[in-house]
Amino acid sequence: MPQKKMALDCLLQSGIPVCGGCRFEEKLIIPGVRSASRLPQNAKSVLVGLFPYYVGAKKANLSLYSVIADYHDVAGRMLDTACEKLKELFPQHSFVPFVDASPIAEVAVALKSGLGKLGRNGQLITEKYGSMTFIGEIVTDLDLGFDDCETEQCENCGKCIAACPTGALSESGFCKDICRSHFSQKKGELTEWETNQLKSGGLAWGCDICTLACPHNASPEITPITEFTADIQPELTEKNIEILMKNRAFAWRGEKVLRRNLSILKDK
Ligand code: B12
Repeated sequence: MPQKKMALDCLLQSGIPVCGGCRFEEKLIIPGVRSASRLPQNAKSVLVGLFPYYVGAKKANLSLYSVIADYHDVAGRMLDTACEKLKELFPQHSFVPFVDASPIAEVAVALKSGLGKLGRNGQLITEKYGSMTFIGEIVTDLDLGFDDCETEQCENCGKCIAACPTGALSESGFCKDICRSHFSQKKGELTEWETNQLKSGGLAWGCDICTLACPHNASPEITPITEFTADIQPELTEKNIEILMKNRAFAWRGEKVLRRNLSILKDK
């Protein structure tokens, strides 16, 4: 069996439902990300996994990706298991897992691996799960001989751009500073404009507007990952905040920002 197939099987056997791979290139590295020090020396290939997250439209004041168990943990565990299997097969080589807090531009590696197309909202769009999938990867110094795929772009229907309430998405690209998702996680006091935006969005974490406007997200398949479907909590409240801070995608940000957002929403 070719090494490429053996490696991809390790991901599938670890419960990662969709996977692929591409060549490693220096230009995939996001400048200034601390975890870059974990990259293996002489990296050659990237194994990429997708972790679909749609569990049905169950949300109250949290964006869809944060109503489930923290994907950093869930995907992280699956990637760790895959790395153990890979290490058994290829003991001479290094396998380093990353998810989100990654020096790798994850949308770019998923595109290069042929796992979907690039949406105007900057997200990877897949056939089955729309863009409602997280991305994680394993970087290795083993040359698995992947051929890179050409990037396919979406149909450019313009619905995500038209729907973005702040103009963060526009014909000229994306401006992070005025993205609602960005300031839902920004530390400190929000400006009056940001506060009003957060209030009208009604979410204490994230934003789903450009995601839900995309026609490819009209009927995504429910995730096959049971750790996500078994643990849904659509609402963050003053009462459950301590419990949710233990295993939600927003846990890394700390309670202060979440409490600030809740109090902004309460003032409605
Ligand atoms: C910082 C960050 C944010 C910031 C800034 C986002 C930004 N676009 O700059 C904020 C907080 C705003 C954010 C919001 C969201 N994020 Co975010 N974010 C990240 C993070 C950690 C880094 C992104 C980054 O800086 N990339 C580097 C820059 C250079 O890349 P870029 O500008 O996006 O462009 C790259 C690709 O899009 C691609 N590309 C773009 N155009 C083109 C054109 C061509 C021709 C080609 C070949 C490639 C290409 O190549 C570029 C260079 O590598 C990634 C995880 C990661 N490590 O990648 C998650 C990540 C991108 N985010 C993710 C998600 C889910 C979201 C939200 C949907 C969450 C939410 N519901 O609120 C929103 C969506 C907002 C939006 N429309 O972008 C997912 C995306 C999954 C997917 N299916 O695509 C990721 C991959 C996390 C994960 N592990 O799953 N995010």
